[in-house]
Amino acid sequence: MGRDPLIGLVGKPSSGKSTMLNSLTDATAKTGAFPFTTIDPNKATGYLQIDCACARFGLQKHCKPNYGSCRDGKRFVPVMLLDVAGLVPGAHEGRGLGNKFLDDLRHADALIHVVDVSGSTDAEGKATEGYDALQDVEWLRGEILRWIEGNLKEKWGSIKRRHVSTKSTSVATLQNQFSGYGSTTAVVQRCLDRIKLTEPLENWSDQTVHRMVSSFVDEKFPTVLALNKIDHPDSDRCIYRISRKYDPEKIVLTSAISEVFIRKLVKQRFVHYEEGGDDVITKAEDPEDKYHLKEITDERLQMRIDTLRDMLFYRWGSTGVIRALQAAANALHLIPVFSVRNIHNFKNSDTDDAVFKDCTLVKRGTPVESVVRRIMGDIPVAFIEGLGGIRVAMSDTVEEGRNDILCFKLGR
Ligand SMILES: Nc1nc2c(ncn2[C@@H]2O[C@H](COP(=O)(O)OP(=O)(O)OP(=O)(O)O)[C@@H](O)[C@H]2O)c(=O)[nH]1
Ligand SMILES: [Mg+2]
Repeated sequence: MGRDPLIGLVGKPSSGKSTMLNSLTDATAKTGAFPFTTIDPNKATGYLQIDCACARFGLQKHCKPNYGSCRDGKRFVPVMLLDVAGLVPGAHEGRGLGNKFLDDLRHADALIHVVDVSGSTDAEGKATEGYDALQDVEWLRGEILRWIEGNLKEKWGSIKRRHVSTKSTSVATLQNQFSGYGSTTAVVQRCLDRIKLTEPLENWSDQTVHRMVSSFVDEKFPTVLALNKIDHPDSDRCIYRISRKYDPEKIVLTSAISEVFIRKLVKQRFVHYEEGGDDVITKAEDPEDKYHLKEITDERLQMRIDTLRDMLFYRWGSTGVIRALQAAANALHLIPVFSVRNIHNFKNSDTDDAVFKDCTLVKRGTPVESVVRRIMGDIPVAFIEGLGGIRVAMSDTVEEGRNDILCFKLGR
């Protein structure tokens, strides 16, 4: 990953992908209660909440990031979000809008599968009642898998011949095929290790190829489930059925539309709200006028806020959208690395008081050498200092709270 992480929003039509994008970014993507509202992908910047290094040193007041923001030690680091057209069963064969938008997903690092748990839309996104969304979780992954498998199988004969004649390793041959998905040799290696596949590639059966592609999908497109529309009165059944079957770490409950609604109320100054918070504050709850809010005189608006509390905050705790982004970052094992010019005062310049201006998200366990290349490109770096000015070896790795504040000393 040589850039900001790219998180793809996938799901059947009308599951709430574009609403989720709007809820996490400043985008105003078109949304609608009919399938295929989105055709061309929408890309926008969202912000991942992390604990900033400034809080470790009591420097919160001086923290002014180059990108994103930092509020009292809570830092908002940019990540890219991509909202694509809805997938329907058979998409890999061109059904619905077919392969075109599967192609839009190629460069995603992780996926958030937005699942409509209200039961009010069928597999094609059309209005219905009592639909069991557990099916969606299963077929959607199958579509992605068959899309990649289909692309590979089309050329499998010639891939095998070339593999044998050039005496390549399985990793090299597969990386040649998978580089179009933004894969790396490390990803391919992990994909083979995961299923302990050591058999020579030319002998792989169809079943082995299928197993390998399945492992590749898990490795290249780690996916979390955003069970969306939890504000809907009929959502409990689907939530229960999906939660029983899937890893709780990969499941987040969301109401994207509530987050969009609250953000609108915040802009209109009717409520105070902290992103990811467990309630809103209205003027009636702010007697000291700390937040300078407007009084709510419209009864209908007050009723909508009461419903929001009953159906969402008091039942589920939050709109969940920020958690969905966090879960995707966790699935990618992302951690922040702070690069500074001066390792003793964490500043980038003597004339500017700001600390920890630069922060990059990298995979936990990444060698320092890769982090240097990622941040500095071709600029030659002579050596690297960590906390206290102690030298850090290029081969050392970056972990949570270890080697995550670095200073690159230029020169050959
Ligand atoms: N109740 C409820 N409705 C929602 C929620 N999120 C989205 N919706 C509604 O679901 C419908 C579809 O939302 P979109 O965001 O357009 O869905 P999409 O997945 O982008 O749909 P396509 O672009 O057609 O694939 C709209 O009417 C939204 O208002 C939610 O959290 N709760
Ligand atoms: Mg859409």
